[in-house]
Amino acid sequence: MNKVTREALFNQLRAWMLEAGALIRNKINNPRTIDTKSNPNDLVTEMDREVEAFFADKLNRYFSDHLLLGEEGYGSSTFDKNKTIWILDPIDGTMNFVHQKQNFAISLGVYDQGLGEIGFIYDVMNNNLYSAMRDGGAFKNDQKLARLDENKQLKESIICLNHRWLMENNYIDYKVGQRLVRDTRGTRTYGSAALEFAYVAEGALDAYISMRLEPWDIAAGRIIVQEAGGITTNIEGEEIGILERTSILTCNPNLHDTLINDYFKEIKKVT
Ligand code: 2AM
Ligand code: CA
Repeated sequence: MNKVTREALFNQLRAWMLEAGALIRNKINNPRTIDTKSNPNDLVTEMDREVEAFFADKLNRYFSDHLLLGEEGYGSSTFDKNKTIWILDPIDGTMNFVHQKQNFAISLGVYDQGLGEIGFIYDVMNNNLYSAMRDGGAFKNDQKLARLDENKQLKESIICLNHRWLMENNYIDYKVGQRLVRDTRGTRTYGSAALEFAYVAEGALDAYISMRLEPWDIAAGRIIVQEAGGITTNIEGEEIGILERTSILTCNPNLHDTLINDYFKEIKKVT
């Protein structure tokens, strides 16, 4: 994707992110129709569908050679990684959207020939738009984010992870997770993967770990974190494909080595 095309796309998508956010804010107190998907805690509302339909319509009308991968299924059914793909979560943190009316985001990442080119995470209720273009730095609204502190040690870090991985489970050795919690300054969990990526990018969190995320939870966040000087891999430390369901570790490069070597090498061994 050439620079002019990319900047034009960025500006257009930025305007649509803000428009979609305003749409949600205007309806935030409307009665909700809540359905469940894969399990009783996996929620979806008419608003998730409306926002995804909004972007699907823009793509079809103005960028019909691009592809859409969206959580709610309005996008393409097959994907050619050599094309330009918009990867969208219309509402990331639907449980927060329903219960709290805050702490959710619209997340949109654009990949071209497999490369992350543009990322947006919109914290709708706080009107904070995080964004990045490849090799152009990361921004919160109009302010460029500082590069992550590479010397930050684990004992002075705040780590974000979901509490369920600290309980007995079938995926990981939760005792290693418990040791990690003991060894850090503090832990947080916000319930929106996209916002958790954004908080890593702005240095409010030092690492975000998740055992199972979908492409739309990750697509924008990894671009924004990378542009702030951080790294995103799976918990084995391996690079992640753009269309994969995967575990996630996103943080500054120094912490990344510590977490992989001292914790995650062990964590997969279920006792
Ligand atoms: P969602 O609100 O778009 O579903 C909550 O811990 C975070 O994990 C949210 O970002 C949420 O996104 C995501 N999430 C919820 N259920 C998930 C699932 N079954 N697989 C992967 N991610 C999920
Ligand atoms: Ca969602």
